Amino acid sequence: MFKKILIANRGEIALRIIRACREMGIQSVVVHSTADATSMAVRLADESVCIGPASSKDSYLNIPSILSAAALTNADAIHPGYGFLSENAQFARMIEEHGFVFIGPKPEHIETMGDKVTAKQTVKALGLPVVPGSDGAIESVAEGQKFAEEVGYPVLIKAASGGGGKGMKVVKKPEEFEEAFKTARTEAKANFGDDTVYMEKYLTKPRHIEIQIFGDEHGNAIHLGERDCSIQRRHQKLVEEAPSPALSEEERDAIGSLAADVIRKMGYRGAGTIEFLYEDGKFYFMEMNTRIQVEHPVTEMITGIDLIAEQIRVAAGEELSVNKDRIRLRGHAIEVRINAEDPDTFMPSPGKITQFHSPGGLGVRFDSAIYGGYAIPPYYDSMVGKLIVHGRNREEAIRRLRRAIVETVVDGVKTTLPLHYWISEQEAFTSGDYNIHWLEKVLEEKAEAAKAA
Ligand code: MV4
Repeated sequence: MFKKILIANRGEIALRIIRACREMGIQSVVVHSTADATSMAVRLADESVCIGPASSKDSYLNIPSILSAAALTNADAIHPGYGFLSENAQFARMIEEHGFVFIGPKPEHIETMGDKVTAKQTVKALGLPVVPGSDGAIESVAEGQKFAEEVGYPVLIKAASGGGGKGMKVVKKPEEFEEAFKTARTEAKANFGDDTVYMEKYLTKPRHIEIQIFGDEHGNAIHLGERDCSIQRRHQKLVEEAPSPALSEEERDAIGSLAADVIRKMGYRGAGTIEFLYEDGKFYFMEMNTRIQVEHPVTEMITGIDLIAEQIRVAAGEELSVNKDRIRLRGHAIEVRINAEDPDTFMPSPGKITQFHSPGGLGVRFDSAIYGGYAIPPYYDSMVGKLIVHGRNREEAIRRLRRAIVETVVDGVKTTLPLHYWISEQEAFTSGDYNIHWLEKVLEEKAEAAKAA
């Protein structure tokens, strides 16, 4: 087992990894930018190394600095967290080349899943259901128009190197196609340096349901149930829950086992998430994320499994500490992401936190790195914490969510807490009958009503 792990990340996920290391008796080193010198991660890690100035490209994305910090502190392994370099195959390769262990999947799997065309071709060949699509890149307007006529409008043009909502164009009717196709390629080239695009039938009212999977080097491959992440705004997840209110036990077992089989056949190592669109009782593969995700705590709350500890064990060559016959999904968990933003306009609200009180009590977890007097730096994303609640059922979890939101104190900056309380009272949420478009639609209506008032 590793003696020392370097954490190439910041904020709440850095603290989360420090927590797992401490419980496993592993020393932790955290790298930080000059702007994060006063962070709680720096305070709570066993060691810290300043790797550069505030801007991410000179610090948290600076591979030579991170590798030098690992060498200087004699770390055995590097955990990338999420975001930053967590899905950078070159980073994973360079870590291994420099004699450290990358706590994550094999570089070739990161690469395969990073290209949305090869990702889809790979999982389709291994048996996952996919959206009816072009089975590869579309090279010309004529080829695209032919595909669209075959599957019927609306269709979606997607950038192969895109993902997370970037580089997508919906085409509702034939006369719009040529311009949309040309724009999609131009934007893909500009944003990702790669103008490869592919096409899919556009699903108009899907949910976003993702399956947590885990593989180790001993042929074990399991799934840990699903997370429903449909409550999003501009491709930013705001609320995640497990299990999904839309799935039956049978559907969960079927899609979960299928996902586990696919990663077993791939020889996939580590944590991963397979994202599906779910519409009219059918699943369609969307993307595969080869990292631990922000929303991993909801899965931890219903399984009781420490996913970061499992990542570390698997990277050290050990077997998964859970076997698939003993996984029990218990109760219901909901996570809300708390951003330092105006809850109505979503404008960032950096600044100093003048008073902070963390919620607590039975079934309440608050994953955050803020503290009273902490100045939220303006250089990174605005998430200041995740409030996660667990109940024996969804109704109890929702009651607990509202109670925990009310007792959370973050003075000095605006946060999205009031928005989350409002969401928790909406009939579409309490009934579980929402899809990926619900939040944006209802926020538009709310803004219209406010303007009219
Ligand atoms: C889709 C889709 C509808 N039909 N693909 C958005 C980002 C990336 N995960 C893929 N996305 C979508 N792909 C087909 N064929 C709708 C979306 C989508 C979406 C998906 C999940 C969660 C939120 C979303 C918001 C807008 C669009």
